[in-house]
Amino acid sequence: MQKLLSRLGLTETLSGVGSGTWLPGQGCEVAAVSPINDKPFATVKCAAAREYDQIADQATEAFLKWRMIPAPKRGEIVRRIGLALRQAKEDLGALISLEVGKIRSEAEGEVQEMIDMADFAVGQSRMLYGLTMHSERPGHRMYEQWHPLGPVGVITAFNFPAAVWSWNALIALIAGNTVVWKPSSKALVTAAAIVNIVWKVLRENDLPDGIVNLAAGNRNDVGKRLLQDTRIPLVSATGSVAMGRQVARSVSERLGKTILELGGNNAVIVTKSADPDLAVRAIVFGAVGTAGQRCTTTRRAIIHESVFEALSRSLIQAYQQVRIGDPRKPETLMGPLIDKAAVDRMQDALKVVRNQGGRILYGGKKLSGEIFDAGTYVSPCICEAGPQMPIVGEETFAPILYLIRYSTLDQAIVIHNSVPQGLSSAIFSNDLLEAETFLSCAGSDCGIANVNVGTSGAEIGGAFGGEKQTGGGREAGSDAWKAYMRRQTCTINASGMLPLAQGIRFQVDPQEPT
Ligand code: UN1
Repeated sequence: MQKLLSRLGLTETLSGVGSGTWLPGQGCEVAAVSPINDKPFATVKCAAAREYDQIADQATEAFLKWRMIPAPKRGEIVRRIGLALRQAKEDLGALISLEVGKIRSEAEGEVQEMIDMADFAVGQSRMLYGLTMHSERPGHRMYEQWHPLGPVGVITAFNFPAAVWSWNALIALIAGNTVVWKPSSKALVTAAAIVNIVWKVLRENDLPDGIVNLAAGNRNDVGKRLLQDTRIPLVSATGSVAMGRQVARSVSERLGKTILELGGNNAVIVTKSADPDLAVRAIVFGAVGTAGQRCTTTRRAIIHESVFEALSRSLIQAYQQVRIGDPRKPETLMGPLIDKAAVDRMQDALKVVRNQGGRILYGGKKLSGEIFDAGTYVSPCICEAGPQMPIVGEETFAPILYLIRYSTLDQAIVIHNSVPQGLSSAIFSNDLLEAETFLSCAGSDCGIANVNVGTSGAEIGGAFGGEKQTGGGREAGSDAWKAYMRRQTCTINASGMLPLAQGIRFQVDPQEPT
C-alpha cells in the first residue's frame, strides 16, 4: 500500500490542494477509507477558504499564458499527459480499486478512458473549427472563431474519480482553459495521484503553475466559493440531481455557464424479437458492473410479456454466477458499495420496493462473514416492479434492477420515458422497425440510445450526457468541446464603404456616397 502510494508520488498523509506544487491544506482533514475493508489508508488535507482563493488566482494568472500557446501545441502537452497516464495505468488502476472499490478490470478501464480521452483531445486540438458565412454586404467576410473561456471548474463524483475528470479537463486544456478540480471527498487520493502525474509533465515542459489545480475541500471552504467565483466562467459538475440543482442555481445566479451530468435511471427494452443471450449479458453488465454505481447503470429492464418469465429466469441464473468479493482479485465481478451508508440506502430502498408492491426475485442482502464484515458488500438485487411504483422513478445508487412487463412497444416506450431522468437507454431487438421506432423522435428521450448494446460502457468518442433531470450537459467526444470555449462571430469589411445589413439607410454625412 505504502509502496503503491510512493510509486504515485504520494505519502500516507497528503495534501489535496495545489496548483503545481502542494499547499499545506489548512482546511478540513479527510480520512481516505477503502470500501474493501472499511479501513483508512491515507489522510488528505483539504483547502481552507484562503487556499481556494490562492488556487483560483493561480488558475486565472496561468490562463493568461496558457491561452497564448497555440492549440496544437497545447495538444502536444496533452499527448505527453496521455503517455504519462499510460505508464501509470496499473498503479492508478490499483489505487482506484482500493479507494472506491471498483474491480481491477473496470478500474484499469477507467484509466484507459483517460488515455483515450487524451488521444481524442490531441486530435481535437487541430480541429477547433468555426464556420464561415457569406455576408449579404459586398466586400464583407464573416466567420466564427472559438476562444478559450478561462479557468474551468470541474466537480467530479466518486464513481468515476478519474475518467470524468479527463473528459472535462483534457478538452478544457486543449481549448486553452486552465482547470480547477474539486474531486469527490470519497476519491481524493486518486485525484492527488492524477494531478501529480499531470504536474510532472507540465513542469518538464517549463509551463507555469496554475494550469491544472486541485482544490479538495468541503462545501463551505471550496464548493460554494467555486460556484460563486466570477473568475470561473464555466463549472462542469457530475453527481446527484440535488447537487446539480445547487450548482445550477449558484452558477446561473451569476450568469455563469454550467455543464451538468447528473442522475440516470437507465432502461433496456427487451422485445420479443431480441436475442435473449445478448440481452441478458448486457443487462447483467449494465446492472451489476461497478456494483450498480454508474450513472449509466441499467436500473430497469422493460420486457415483453411473452419473454418475461424466461428472461427473468436467465437473469437470476446469471446473477447467481456473479462473484462478489475483494475487487482486487481477478475473479471478482462485483466489489463493495462505496460505504456503509450506501448499503443502508439500498436496504431502505428495498423496504420501499416491498411496501409499494414490488417483489424481490433475487439478492438484495447485506453480506457478512470474513471480508464482508466491512459492511459494504451486498448481493445484487432483481425485483419485479410495476412502472407506476414511485421508487422506480428514483435513482438508488446501488445494484437494484427492476423488471417491468409490457405488451406493446408504444406502451414500453411510455414506461421507458416515464422517469424524470434521461441519460442512457437501450433496446434489444432484431426487428428493424422496433429499433427505428425506439431511435425516432417519438422513441427514447435520453441523451444516449443504443440498439443491442447495453446502457453503460459508452465510448469516449460520442458526446456523453442526458436530458431532463440528467442536466442536459454533454462531455467527452463529438463536438462537446464547444461548451468549453466561447464563440465569436466576426465580420470584416474590405469594401471601403459602410453598407448596413438589412438594407438599412442611416446617412449622417451628406458627402458619404450611398
Ligand atoms: C458515470 O457513471 O458518471 O458509459 C460515467 C459509461 C462510462 C461512464 C460512466 N463510460 O458507463
